[in-house]
Amino acid sequence: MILPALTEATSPLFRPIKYSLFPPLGLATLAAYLSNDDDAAICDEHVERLQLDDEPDLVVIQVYITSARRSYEIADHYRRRGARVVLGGLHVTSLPDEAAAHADHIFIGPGEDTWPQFLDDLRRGAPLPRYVSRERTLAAIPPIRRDLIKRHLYLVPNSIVVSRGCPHVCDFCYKVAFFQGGKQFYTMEVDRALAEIDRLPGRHLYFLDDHLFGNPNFAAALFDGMAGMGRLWQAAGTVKSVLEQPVVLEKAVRSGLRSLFVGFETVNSANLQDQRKYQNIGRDYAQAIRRLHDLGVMVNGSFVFGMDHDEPDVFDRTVDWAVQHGIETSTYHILTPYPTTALYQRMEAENRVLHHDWDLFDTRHVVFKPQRLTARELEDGYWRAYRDFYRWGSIWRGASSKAGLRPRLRHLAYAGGWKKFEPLWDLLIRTKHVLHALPVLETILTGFGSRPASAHRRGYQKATLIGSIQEHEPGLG
Ligand code: B12
Ligand code: SF4
Repeated sequence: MILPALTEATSPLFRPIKYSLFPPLGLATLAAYLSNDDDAAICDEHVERLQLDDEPDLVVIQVYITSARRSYEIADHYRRRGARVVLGGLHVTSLPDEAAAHADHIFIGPGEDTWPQFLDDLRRGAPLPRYVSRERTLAAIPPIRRDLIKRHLYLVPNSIVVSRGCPHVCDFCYKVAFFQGGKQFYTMEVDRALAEIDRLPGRHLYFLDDHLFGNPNFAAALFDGMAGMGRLWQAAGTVKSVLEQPVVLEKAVRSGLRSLFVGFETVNSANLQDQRKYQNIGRDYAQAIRRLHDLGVMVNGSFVFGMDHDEPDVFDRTVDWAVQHGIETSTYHILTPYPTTALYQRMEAENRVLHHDWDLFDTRHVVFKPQRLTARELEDGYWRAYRDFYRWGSIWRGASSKAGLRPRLRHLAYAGGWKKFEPLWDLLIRTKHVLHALPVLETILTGFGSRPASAHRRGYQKATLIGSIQEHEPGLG
């Protein structure tokens, strides 16, 4: 089972930490459906060299858009050697006919229904060329084969997903197309999710769900169940969930939430309407950040450049805004019309997609004709935004927006840690010692032993919350 390297991750000179963060959870999920006497191995080309001289019966490849070229190369190679090759994942779902030319069987959509069906068909000797997911449930999902994950090669071996999809419909997101033909958003049963969490060693977790807070009842029950586990965790959520679900958010913090990835996407509200990002329209972003900071949760803000209302000043405005509001880390993207998304269809209809070189659909290159910017301005502005946000001067300025020494130190250590020590990350990755940095990450997430500093002062955190944080987080307080 192979996760081929994304094109942007293959530089022989430099290994960014981003590609050694998470193990291939999708493949480990599929491996759980194999039978006990199947002999399986997972290879993640981001962190290890792929041996191409073996002779497996079945080769399973997960294809992303910027790993498509490499995936097809590997697929063709193994087919020449007589192996049966199956392809699935986001890009196969977007462009099944392209993928089918390199595979014996392809899978469209999530694999929990089609993959076990294929394994049955294969054992009966009658597998189909194409499987399309229709039945969307995580009710009977077997425990993920974490024994196949080489934990020491990742900074965050404890990644987990307890849902699939998302309840929203943003134009630029792959998800509507990926989940077409069935439910768009569904969760595990709470007890199963808690059991999966319980199986994870150590303290730190990273939920990779598109929107962990998407079903508030599920989220509340999950966080209640996690409250006594002594975990420390990170996840993604929306501005809307931060503002409209204060009780769920407090439960999340009580169970160990310390950093949240939030899709702000743009500081131009007119863009939100265009992209059907309705859940962000009219929301007070600053209040969402304050609320998270008051609860001791760091914010990773995600922003997309190049939407139709963006003009050349958008980069400086976005960075200034983020720094001024004390956002700890920012992730920037150049708007990218992924095939089959609503955005792609709109851009194609307007004749604005520049080419179909999938390698460049990595959100770092301009692959469409922007409206109020030139492609050059957009690409330069994107890189400048990263440089400006992660200058020491900006990091200091962001940190000094915090009340108290520990939150400031935490901001400095977290923001600086990701972007200012890249040669050190490179060394740790090459020497296969990256997991040794996890205790440092945990220390920073706990705020060097601090507790949510200004929550009490601002008055919307209940005394019980602080009480239970002290109870469950020995390092806090
Ligand atoms: C982890 C992750 C990464 C890792 C990927 C490596 C890894 N170790 O997995 C890293 C950090 C490298 C990464 C990078 C990027 N990512 Co990313 N990432 C994710 C994330 C958060 C989790 C993936 C995951 O583990 N999912 C859980 C497992 C269970 O699901 P799964 O992997 O999809 O597998 C299921 C199905 O796809 C299917 N399946 C998959 N393969 C196969 C094969 C077969 C044979 C079968 C039967 C089924 C099957 O079955 C599995 C079980 O249901 C997703 C969001 C998400 N929640 O999925 C975004 C996501 C995939 N990333 C996204 C983006 C935008 C990016 C970046 C472009 C960001 C950037 N600017 O750098 C880059 C480049 C990606 C690219 N070029 O396409 C987008 C997708 C973009 C797209 N192609 O449409 C997503 C969906 C986030 C989002 N909501 O926008 N990412
Ligand atoms: S909220 Fe995020 S995951 Fe959900 S549709 Fe929008 S971009 Fe996609």
